[in-house]
Amino acid sequence: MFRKLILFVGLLVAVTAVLSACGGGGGNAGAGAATVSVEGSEFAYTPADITAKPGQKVTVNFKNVGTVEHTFVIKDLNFKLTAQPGQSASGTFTAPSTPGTFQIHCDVAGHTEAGMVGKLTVQ
Ligand SMILES: [Cu+2]
Repeated sequence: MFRKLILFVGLLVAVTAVLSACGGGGGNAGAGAATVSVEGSEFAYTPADITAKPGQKVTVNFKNVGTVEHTFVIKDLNFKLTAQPGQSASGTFTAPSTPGTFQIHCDVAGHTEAGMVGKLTVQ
């Protein structure tokens, strides 16, 4: 009984130590994760421009509010979400470690040409 209590307290101390170590942050690892919601329709993204910090993990909740299939593609990052009309798709990408801009587009035939493009800015 007493030994179990000691074990439990020891575990608590260990967990607390790990948590506070993570909380320190700083440097490049301090970006934290982000979530963005994007809607796709004919033929646009709302919002069309999203931003992320270098190395940041970004979860995209992509909702298709249109009447045909749409995708959310960041070709440079090998990232693609596909959503049917009225449906949503989610996924997480890691932003590049160096700043820059990356095209977002819908790769359904004709949609990019119709203006279904966006931009990811890493800064
Ligand atoms: Cu589309």
